[in-house]
Amino acid sequence: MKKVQTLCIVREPQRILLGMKKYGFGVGRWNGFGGKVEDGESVSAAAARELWEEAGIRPLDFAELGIIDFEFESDPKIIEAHIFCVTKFEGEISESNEMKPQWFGVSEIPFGKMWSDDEYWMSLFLEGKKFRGKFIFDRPSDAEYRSKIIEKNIHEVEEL
Ligand code: N91
Repeated sequence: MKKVQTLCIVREPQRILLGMKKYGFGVGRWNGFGGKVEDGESVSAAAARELWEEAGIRPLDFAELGIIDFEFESDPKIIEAHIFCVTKFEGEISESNEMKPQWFGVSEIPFGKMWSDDEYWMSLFLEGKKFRGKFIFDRPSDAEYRSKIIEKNIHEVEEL
């Protein structure tokens, strides 16, 4: 069973915007902004909606750079995450009940408090390269436990 999700990272030349997840899946970790694609909604419309709901901004220019499948051992569900780079936006960045946004310099990305796969694809993302991949984790992350990767595959592609 596949569940399509979006992930938006706002990018300026020297910094990126992440959000601290306040509750639910991935709580206590710095994440991009995103969530489920609703019935009848396009993936890019869902990405824009989630960025608005979670960070209070609307993308004016964004590009889909990656697609990664995330699996968790003993869970048949596969999360197909579509990763977008947002380079222009309108509105004021604001905290929501789900996320607390914060800018990080590109050399100060808090990998120790992020999902453990991020360090394998973030450099491709920062270089504006397209990529596809798959990660299998031992179990989902929560505030106390950072999931361990038991299988990984990430590679640059010409087209998604
Ligand atoms: O949001 C970011 C930057 N990364 C992210 C990595 C993940 N690995 C597994 N899941 C479910 C993730 C969600 C977000």
